[in-house]
Amino acid sequence: MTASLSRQLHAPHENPFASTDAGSALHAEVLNGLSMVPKTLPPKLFYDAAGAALFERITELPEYYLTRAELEIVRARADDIATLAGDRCALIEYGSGAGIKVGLLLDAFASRHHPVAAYVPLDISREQLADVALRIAAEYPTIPVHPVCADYTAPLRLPDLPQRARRVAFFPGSTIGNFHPTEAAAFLRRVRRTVADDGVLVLGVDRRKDAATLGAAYDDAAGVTAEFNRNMLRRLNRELDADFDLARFRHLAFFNDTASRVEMHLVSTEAQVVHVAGERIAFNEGESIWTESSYKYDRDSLDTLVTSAGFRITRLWTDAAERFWVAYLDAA
Ligand code: AVI
Repeated sequence: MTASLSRQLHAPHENPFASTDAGSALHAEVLNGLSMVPKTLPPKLFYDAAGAALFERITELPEYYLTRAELEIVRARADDIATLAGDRCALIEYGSGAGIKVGLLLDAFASRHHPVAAYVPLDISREQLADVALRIAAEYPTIPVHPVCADYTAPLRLPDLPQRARRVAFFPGSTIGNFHPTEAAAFLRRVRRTVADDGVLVLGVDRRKDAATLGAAYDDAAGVTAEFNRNMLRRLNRELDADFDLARFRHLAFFNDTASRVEMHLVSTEAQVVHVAGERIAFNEGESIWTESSYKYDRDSLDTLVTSAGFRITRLWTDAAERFWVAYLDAA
């Protein structure tokens, strides 16, 4: 690392609230989920190294329009975002991922001559966090980078940021859709406290649309999403000494119109018993494990959500095909 890079790139901040024993927390969460009716597993289990790579492939699938639609909007609106947010912002990215979208924002701030006071990527994956922090520090040598390794769905404390810097939270990717509505509201309230009274949230949201488009986006012809879903069982076999036979669980994805969410499940193709961390888990034929919900918003439900968290919609941008929104939210 060069001297100038090490001056701007701060050591990763660890979340002081994080469990000191992540392994046993996972163990308890998995067994608890598998004892429920219906059986559930938490979607964060998707993202081991293989799952993260499968997700990257999903974002390139013809059926999975979300990533392309959001990129189209961020490309078109990055200048508007930089103009609205103004000078000396601290940009806090929830789930930093590959860092492509934030690069578009940082370029827009630079072209408007709005220096950025700090970039704070938050991610649970240490590897991904290190990659994005190093890349941004190298590409934007004047911006201090403060990576935070944390599960941002839980309460977290941020490193000290430059005083008087306006806090701009960036939560792209429609990940808000993976929270159930009450959890989404609680999460956004925490973001609201983090950005404070002059703060901003730039939020990526997938729009409610026809069931066929949504169904295809989560059950692609090449079977990549099915593999992503089943990879969770592979992970449990490895990390919790489980004995799932992946061939005996099929991927199921459908739009639940009443709840306005795509549900993903793994359905047992036959009656069977599986062992997880020494516990016996029985499945009936056709019984499923509910692995993910992906809520889709219309204007009313989005308004209700953000208002309940103390934000108001200042701008709402969509793509040409009107599939996705990027919302610019001011603290109300
Ligand atoms: C990360 N998240 C927003 C994705 C989604 O669309 O809900 C995860 C995903 N699940 C299946 N395909 C993609």
